[in-house]
Amino acid sequence: MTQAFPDAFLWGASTAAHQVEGNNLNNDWWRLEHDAADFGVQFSGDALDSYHRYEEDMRLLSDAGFNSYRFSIEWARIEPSPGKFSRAELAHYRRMIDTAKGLGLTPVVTLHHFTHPIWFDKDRWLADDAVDAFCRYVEQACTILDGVEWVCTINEPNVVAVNHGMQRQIAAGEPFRAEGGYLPDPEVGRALIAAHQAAVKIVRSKTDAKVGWTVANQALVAAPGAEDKHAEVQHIWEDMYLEAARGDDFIGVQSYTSQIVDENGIIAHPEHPDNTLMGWAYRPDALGIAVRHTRDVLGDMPILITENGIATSDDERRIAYTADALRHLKDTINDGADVRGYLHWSLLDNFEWGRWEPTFGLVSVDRETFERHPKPSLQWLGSIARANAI
Ligand code: GCO
Repeated sequence: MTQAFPDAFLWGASTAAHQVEGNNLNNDWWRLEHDAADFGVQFSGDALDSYHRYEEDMRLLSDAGFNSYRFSIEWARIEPSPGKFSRAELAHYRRMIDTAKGLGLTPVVTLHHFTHPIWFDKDRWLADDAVDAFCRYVEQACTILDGVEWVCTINEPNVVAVNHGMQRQIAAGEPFRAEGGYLPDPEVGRALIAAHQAAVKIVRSKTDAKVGWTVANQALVAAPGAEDKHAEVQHIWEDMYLEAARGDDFIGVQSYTSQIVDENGIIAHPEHPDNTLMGWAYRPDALGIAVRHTRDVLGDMPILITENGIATSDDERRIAYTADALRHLKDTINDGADVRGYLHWSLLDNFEWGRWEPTFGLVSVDRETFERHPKPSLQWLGSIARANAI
Protein backbone atom coordinates (compact mmCIF):
# COMPACT_ATOMS: atom_id res chain seq x y z
CA MET A 1 0.00 0.00 0.00
CA THR A 2 1.26 3.46 -0.90
CA GLN A 3 1.83 5.68 2.08
CA ALA A 4 2.20 9.40 1.42
CA PHE A 5 4.44 11.69 3.44
CA PRO A 6 3.30 15.17 4.55
CA ASP A 7 3.16 18.00 1.98
CA ALA A 8 6.39 19.95 1.50
CA PHE A 9 8.35 17.11 3.09
CA LEU A 10 12.12 17.57 2.76
CA TRP A 11 13.91 14.66 1.10
CA GLY A 12 17.64 15.03 1.04
CA ALA A 13 21.03 13.83 2.16
CA SER A 14 23.53 15.19 4.68
CA THR A 15 27.26 15.81 4.68
CA ALA A 16 29.70 17.58 7.00
CA ALA A 17 32.48 19.91 5.86
CA HIS A 18 35.48 18.07 7.28
CA GLN A 19 34.25 14.73 5.96
CA VAL A 20 34.02 15.85 2.34
CA GLU A 21 35.83 19.15 1.67
CA GLY A 22 39.50 18.25 1.92
CA ASN A 23 42.48 20.18 3.23
CA ASN A 24 40.86 21.58 6.34
CA LEU A 25 44.35 22.40 7.60
CA ASN A 26 43.28 24.63 10.44
CA ASN A 27 41.01 22.44 12.55
CA ASP A 28 41.50 20.11 15.50
CA TRP A 29 40.66 16.98 13.49
CA TRP A 30 43.37 17.65 10.93
CA ARG A 31 45.80 17.89 13.81
CA LEU A 32 44.47 14.79 15.51
CA GLU A 33 44.83 12.81 12.27
CA HIS A 34 48.54 13.67 12.35
CA ASP A 35 49.04 13.23 16.09
CA ALA A 36 47.23 9.90 16.23
CA ALA A 37 48.47 8.42 12.96
CA ASP A 38 50.51 5.86 14.90
CA PHE A 39 47.30 4.57 16.47
CA GLY A 40 45.83 3.80 13.06
CA VAL A 41 43.88 7.02 12.65
CA GLN A 42 43.67 7.75 8.92
CA PHE A 43 44.15 11.01 7.16
CA SER A 44 41.37 13.12 5.63
CA GLY A 45 43.73 14.73 3.11
CA ASP A 46 41.90 15.88 -0.01
CA ALA A 47 38.79 14.10 1.31
CA LEU A 48 36.37 14.18 -1.67
CA ASP A 49 37.41 17.65 -2.82
CA SER A 50 33.82 18.77 -2.31
CA TYR A 51 35.20 22.19 -1.40
CA HIS A 52 35.54 22.61 -5.16
CA ARG A 53 33.02 20.04 -6.40
CA TYR A 54 29.98 20.95 -4.29
CA GLU A 55 27.94 21.91 -7.33
CA GLU A 56 28.43 18.49 -8.90
CA ASP A 57 27.46 16.88 -5.58
CA MET A 58 24.30 18.93 -5.28
CA ARG A 59 23.38 18.29 -8.91
CA LEU A 60 23.51 14.53 -8.25
CA LEU A 61 20.87 15.04 -5.58
CA SER A 62 18.59 17.34 -7.53
CA ASP A 63 18.83 15.23 -10.74
CA ALA A 64 17.82 12.16 -8.74
CA GLY A 65 14.68 13.88 -7.44
CA PHE A 66 15.64 15.18 -4.01
CA ASN A 67 14.60 18.62 -2.79
CA SER A 68 17.04 19.29 0.06
CA TYR A 69 20.72 19.17 1.03
CA ARG A 70 22.19 19.44 4.52
CA PHE A 71 25.80 20.57 4.74
CA SER A 72 28.00 22.32 7.29
CA ILE A 73 30.13 25.41 7.16
CA GLU A 74 33.64 25.21 8.58
CA TRP A 75 34.39 27.47 11.53
CA ALA A 76 38.16 27.04 11.10
CA ARG A 77 38.00 28.39 7.55
CA ILE A 78 35.67 31.26 8.39
CA GLU A 79 37.61 32.35 11.50
CA PRO A 80 41.19 31.25 10.84
CA SER A 81 42.49 33.14 13.86
CA PRO A 82 40.52 34.53 16.81
CA GLY A 83 38.35 37.45 15.74
CA LYS A 84 39.79 37.50 12.21
CA PHE A 85 37.12 36.52 9.71
CA SER A 86 37.62 35.47 6.13
CA ARG A 87 35.25 37.31 3.78
CA ALA A 88 36.31 34.95 0.98
CA GLU A 89 35.33 31.84 2.93
CA LEU A 90 32.01 33.37 3.97
CA ALA A 91 31.40 34.15 0.28
CA HIS A 92 32.29 30.55 -0.59
CA TYR A 93 29.59 29.20 1.73
CA ARG A 94 27.11 31.79 0.46
CA ARG A 95 27.79 30.44 -3.05
CA MET A 96 26.97 26.96 -1.77
CA ILE A 97 23.66 28.21 -0.40
CA ASP A 98 22.86 29.96 -3.69
CA THR A 99 23.86 26.91 -5.70
CA ALA A 100 21.59 24.66 -3.64
CA LYS A 101 18.67 27.03 -4.05
CA GLY A 102 19.33 27.38 -7.78
CA LEU A 103 19.09 23.60 -8.11
CA GLY A 104 15.82 23.46 -6.20
CA LEU A 105 17.42 22.09 -3.02
CA THR A 106 16.35 23.58 0.32
CA PRO A 107 19.62 24.10 2.19
CA VAL A 108 19.82 22.88 5.78
CA VAL A 109 22.93 24.58 7.15
CA THR A 110 24.88 23.26 10.15
CA LEU A 111 27.12 25.81 11.86
CA HIS A 112 29.25 23.36 13.84
CA HIS A 113 29.87 19.74 12.90
CA PHE A 114 32.50 18.29 15.30
CA THR A 115 35.51 20.40 14.26
CA HIS A 116 37.04 23.43 15.97
CA PRO A 117 39.67 25.90 14.80
CA ILE A 118 43.07 24.94 16.18
CA TRP A 119 43.19 28.16 18.19
CA PHE A 120 40.03 27.08 20.06
CA ASP A 121 41.60 23.76 21.00
CA LYS A 122 43.36 24.55 24.26
CA ASP A 123 40.65 24.31 26.92
CA ARG A 124 37.97 24.06 24.28
CA TRP A 125 34.42 24.16 25.58
CA LEU A 126 35.62 24.52 29.17
CA ALA A 127 37.49 27.75 28.52
CA ASP A 128 35.88 30.80 30.17
CA ASP A 129 35.34 32.50 26.84
CA ALA A 130 34.31 29.44 24.79
CA VAL A 131 30.65 30.44 24.48
CA ASP A 132 31.58 34.03 23.59
CA ALA A 133 33.99 32.77 20.95
CA PHE A 134 31.33 30.56 19.41
CA CYS A 135 28.80 33.42 19.44
CA ARG A 136 31.25 35.72 17.67
CA TYR A 137 31.50 33.12 14.90
CA VAL A 138 27.74 32.58 14.77
CA GLU A 139 27.18 36.33 14.33
CA GLN A 140 29.42 36.29 11.27
CA ALA A 141 27.85 33.10 9.93
CA CYS A 142 24.45 34.83 10.09
CA THR A 143 25.64 37.37 7.53
CA ILE A 144 25.39 34.69 4.79
CA LEU A 145 22.16 33.01 5.90
CA ASP A 146 19.67 35.28 4.21
CA GLY A 147 16.84 33.16 2.78
CA VAL A 148 18.00 29.97 4.54
CA GLU A 149 15.06 28.28 6.19
CA TRP A 150 16.75 25.66 8.40
CA VAL A 151 19.80 26.21 10.59
CA CYS A 152 21.35 23.63 12.95
CA THR A 153 23.64 25.19 15.57
CA ILE A 154 25.73 22.28 16.85
CA ASN A 155 25.67 18.76 15.43
CA GLU A 156 25.44 15.95 17.96
CA PRO A 157 26.48 17.91 21.04
CA ASN A 158 26.28 14.67 23.01
CA VAL A 159 28.98 13.14 20.81
CA VAL A 160 31.06 16.33 21.06
CA ALA A 161 30.82 15.84 24.84
CA VAL A 162 31.94 12.21 24.50
CA ASN A 163 34.99 13.22 22.47
CA HIS A 164 35.96 15.98 24.87
CA GLY A 165 35.37 13.81 27.92
CA MET A 166 37.53 11.07 26.47
CA GLN A 167 40.34 13.51 25.75
CA ARG A 168 40.15 14.90 29.31
CA GLN A 169 40.19 11.45 30.86
CA ILE A 170 43.18 10.42 28.77
CA ALA A 171 44.96 13.68 29.68
CA ALA A 172 44.28 12.89 33.36
CA GLY A 173 46.18 9.62 32.90
CA GLU A 174 43.21 7.29 32.73
CA PRO A 175 43.72 4.37 30.38
CA PHE A 176 41.98 4.46 27.01
CA ARG A 177 38.81 2.39 27.09
CA ALA A 178 37.41 0.57 24.08
CA GLU A 179 34.73 2.17 21.94
CA GLY A 180 31.46 2.62 23.80
CA GLY A 181 33.26 2.95 27.12
CA TYR A 182 32.81 6.70 27.36
CA LEU A 183 29.78 8.75 28.33
CA PRO A 184 29.21 12.36 27.33
CA ASP A 185 30.92 14.61 29.89
CA PRO A 186 28.04 16.55 31.51
CA GLU A 187 30.23 19.57 32.26
CA VAL A 188 31.13 19.88 28.59
CA GLY A 189 27.48 19.21 27.81
CA ARG A 190 26.40 22.18 29.93
CA ALA A 191 28.84 24.46 28.08
CA LEU A 192 27.48 23.22 24.74
CA ILE A 193 23.92 23.86 25.91
CA ALA A 194 24.87 27.43 26.86
CA ALA A 195 26.51 27.88 23.45
CA HIS A 196 23.47 26.48 21.65
CA GLN A 197 21.00 28.63 23.53
CA ALA A 198 23.04 31.77 22.91
CA ALA A 199 23.39 30.85 19.23
CA VAL A 200 19.62 30.35 18.89
CA LYS A 201 19.09 33.91 20.11
CA ILE A 202 21.60 35.28 17.61
CA VAL A 203 20.21 33.32 14.65
CA ARG A 204 16.69 34.42 15.57
CA SER A 205 17.65 38.06 15.86
CA LYS A 206 19.60 38.15 12.60
CA THR A 207 17.77 35.76 10.25
CA ASP A 208 14.32 34.36 9.49
CA ALA A 209 15.54 30.78 9.73
CA LYS A 210 14.08 28.05 11.87
CA VAL A 211 16.84 27.14 14.31
CA GLY A 212 17.54 24.03 16.34
CA TRP A 213 20.20 21.43 17.05
CA THR A 214 20.67 17.79 16.12
CA VAL A 215 21.02 15.11 18.79
CA ALA A 216 22.59 11.67 18.32
CA ASN A 217 19.72 9.51 19.47
CA GLN A 218 20.87 6.20 20.92
CA ALA A 219 17.44 4.47 20.90
CA LEU A 220 18.33 2.95 24.26
CA VAL A 221 16.09 0.16 25.50
CA ALA A 222 15.99 -1.06 29.13
CA ALA A 223 16.73 -4.68 29.93
CA PRO A 224 14.08 -6.13 32.27
CA GLY A 225 14.66 -4.70 35.75
CA ALA A 226 17.15 -2.05 34.54
CA GLU A 227 14.64 0.80 34.18
CA ASP A 228 16.41 3.07 36.68
CA LYS A 229 19.83 2.64 35.10
CA HIS A 230 18.26 3.13 31.68
CA ALA A 231 16.72 6.44 32.77
CA GLU A 232 20.05 7.58 34.25
CA VAL A 233 22.09 6.68 31.15
CA GLN A 234 19.45 8.12 28.86
CA HIS A 235 19.57 11.42 30.71
CA ILE A 236 23.36 11.71 30.41
CA TRP A 237 23.37 10.49 26.81
CA GLU A 238 20.56 12.44 25.29
CA ASP A 239 17.76 13.76 27.45
CA MET A 240 19.72 16.73 28.80
CA TYR A 241 20.40 17.73 25.18
CA LEU A 242 16.82 17.15 24.10
CA GLU A 243 15.45 19.12 27.05
CA ALA A 244 17.74 22.00 26.09
CA ALA A 245 15.92 22.16 22.74
CA ARG A 246 12.62 23.11 24.33
CA GLY A 247 11.43 26.32 22.69
CA ASP A 248 13.60 25.85 19.57
CA ASP A 249 11.92 25.82 16.16
CA PHE A 250 12.68 22.15 15.51
CA ILE A 251 14.71 19.24 16.79
CA GLY A 252 17.07 17.23 14.57
CA VAL A 253 16.90 13.47 15.13
CA GLN A 254 19.92 11.36 14.12
CA SER A 255 19.60 7.63 14.46
CA TYR A 256 21.45 4.56 13.23
CA THR A 257 21.09 1.73 15.72
CA SER A 258 19.70 0.77 19.10
CA GLN A 259 21.34 -0.55 22.26
CA ILE A 260 20.23 -2.25 25.45
CA VAL A 261 20.98 -0.85 28.91
CA ASP A 262 21.31 -3.31 31.78
CA GLU A 263 22.11 -2.59 35.43
CA ASN A 264 25.77 -1.91 34.49
CA GLY A 265 25.06 0.49 31.64
CA ILE A 266 24.99 0.27 27.86
CA ILE A 267 25.73 -3.22 26.51
CA ALA A 268 28.23 -3.15 23.62
CA HIS A 269 26.89 -4.37 20.27
CA PRO A 270 27.28 -8.15 20.32
CA GLU A 271 29.22 -9.56 17.38
CA HIS A 272 26.79 -10.58 14.68
CA PRO A 273 27.13 -11.21 10.94
CA ASP A 274 24.49 -8.52 10.32
CA ASN A 275 26.50 -5.80 12.09
CA THR A 276 27.31 -2.81 9.90
CA LEU A 277 30.83 -1.68 8.93
CA MET A 278 30.71 0.48 12.09
CA GLY A 279 30.24 -2.68 14.18
CA TRP A 280 26.75 -1.50 15.04
CA ALA A 281 23.72 -3.77 15.22
CA TYR A 282 21.49 -3.69 12.10
CA ARG A 283 18.46 -1.89 13.54
CA PRO A 284 16.32 -0.01 11.01
CA ASP A 285 13.64 0.16 13.70
CA ALA A 286 15.90 2.50 15.71
CA LEU A 287 14.57 5.53 13.82
CA GLY A 288 11.03 4.92 15.09
CA ILE A 289 12.29 4.44 18.66
CA ALA A 290 14.30 7.67 18.35
CA VAL A 291 11.36 9.74 17.09
CA ARG A 292 9.02 8.37 19.76
CA HIS A 293 11.51 9.05 22.52
CA THR A 294 12.16 12.56 21.23
CA ARG A 295 8.40 13.19 21.33
CA ASP A 296 8.14 11.75 24.84
CA VAL A 297 10.73 14.28 26.03
CA LEU A 298 9.79 17.33 23.97
CA GLY A 299 6.11 16.86 23.15
CA ASP A 300 4.89 18.03 19.78
CA MET A 301 7.55 20.10 18.11
CA PRO A 302 8.66 19.91 14.48
CA ILE A 303 11.16 17.10 13.88
CA LEU A 304 13.69 16.90 11.09
CA ILE A 305 15.48 13.58 10.56
CA THR A 306 18.90 15.11 10.00
CA GLU A 307 20.77 11.78 9.77
CA ASN A 308 19.88 8.13 9.29
CA GLY A 309 21.76 5.54 7.26
CA ILE A 310 24.01 2.50 7.25
CA ALA A 311 27.71 1.79 6.71
CA THR A 312 27.77 -1.07 4.25
CA SER A 313 29.59 -2.09 1.08
CA ASP A 314 26.37 -3.77 -0.11
CA ASP A 315 24.06 -1.18 -1.63
CA GLU A 316 21.09 -3.58 -1.63
CA ARG A 317 21.46 -3.74 2.10
CA ARG A 318 21.46 0.08 2.26
CA ILE A 319 18.17 0.08 0.33
CA ALA A 320 16.66 -2.60 2.57
CA TYR A 321 17.73 -0.76 5.74
CA THR A 322 16.45 2.59 4.52
CA ALA A 323 13.14 1.17 3.25
CA ASP A 324 12.53 -0.35 6.66
CA ALA A 325 13.62 2.80 8.52
CA LEU A 326 11.18 4.85 6.38
CA ARG A 327 8.33 2.47 7.22
CA HIS A 328 9.07 2.95 10.91
CA LEU A 329 9.28 6.70 10.40
CA LYS A 330 5.93 6.73 8.59
CA ASP A 331 4.36 4.85 11.53
CA THR A 332 5.43 7.66 13.86
CA ILE A 333 3.88 10.21 11.48
CA ASN A 334 0.66 8.20 11.39
CA ASP A 335 0.75 8.38 15.20
CA GLY A 336 0.93 12.17 15.06
CA ALA A 337 4.67 13.01 15.04
CA ASP A 338 5.26 16.32 13.21
CA VAL A 339 8.14 15.13 10.99
CA ARG A 340 9.17 17.68 8.35
CA GLY A 341 11.90 15.88 6.46
CA TYR A 342 14.27 12.95 6.03
CA LEU A 343 17.94 13.69 5.29
CA HIS A 344 19.90 10.52 4.64
CA TRP A 345 23.43 10.05 5.95
CA SER A 346 25.18 10.39 3.66
CA LEU A 347 25.31 11.67 0.09
CA LEU A 348 28.90 10.48 -0.43
CA ASP A 349 31.23 7.77 0.86
CA ASN A 350 33.14 10.15 3.06
CA PHE A 351 35.82 10.43 5.75
CA GLU A 352 34.29 8.69 8.76
CA TRP A 353 36.30 10.50 11.45
CA GLY A 354 39.65 8.71 11.23
CA ARG A 355 38.52 5.91 8.92
CA TRP A 356 37.66 5.54 5.26
CA GLU A 357 36.31 2.02 5.39
CA PRO A 358 32.74 2.54 6.72
CA THR A 359 30.90 3.65 3.58
CA PHE A 360 27.59 5.42 4.23
CA GLY A 361 27.15 7.03 0.80
CA LEU A 362 24.45 6.97 -1.86
CA VAL A 363 27.39 7.81 -4.14
CA SER A 364 30.93 6.39 -4.14
CA VAL A 365 33.93 8.52 -5.03
CA ASP A 366 37.24 7.62 -6.66
CA ARG A 367 39.66 9.29 -4.27
CA GLU A 368 42.38 9.67 -6.91
CA THR A 369 40.28 11.27 -9.67
CA PHE A 370 37.37 12.47 -7.48
CA GLU A 371 34.96 10.96 -9.97
CA ARG A 372 31.50 10.43 -8.47
CA HIS A 373 29.70 7.10 -9.05
CA PRO A 374 26.05 7.07 -8.02
CA LYS A 375 24.90 3.81 -6.45
CA PRO A 376 21.44 2.34 -7.18
CA SER A 377 20.31 3.63 -3.76
CA LEU A 378 20.59 7.25 -5.01
CA GLN A 379 17.95 6.69 -7.73
CA TRP A 380 15.90 4.49 -5.43
CA LEU A 381 15.66 7.12 -2.65
CA GLY A 382 15.30 9.89 -5.23
CA SER A 383 12.23 8.20 -6.69
CA ILE A 384 10.69 8.02 -3.21
CA ALA A 385 11.42 11.74 -2.89
CA ARG A 386 9.68 12.44 -6.22
CA ALA A 387 6.64 10.42 -5.23
CA ASN A 388 6.71 11.77 -1.66
CA ALA A 389 5.53 8.31 -0.69
CA ILE A 390 6.72 4.81 0.10
C1 GCO B 1 27.85 11.53 13.54
C2 GCO B 1 28.05 12.57 12.57
C3 GCO B 1 28.39 12.06 11.22
C4 GCO B 1 28.88 10.63 11.15
C5 GCO B 1 27.74 9.65 11.07
C6 GCO B 1 28.17 8.21 11.01
O1 GCO B 1 26.72 11.13 13.71
O2 GCO B 1 28.81 11.05 14.12
O3 GCO B 1 27.04 13.49 12.50
O4 GCO B 1 29.39 12.97 10.93
O5 GCO B 1 29.68 10.47 10.05
O6 GCO B 1 26.92 9.77 12.17
O7 GCO B 1 28.90 7.87 12.17
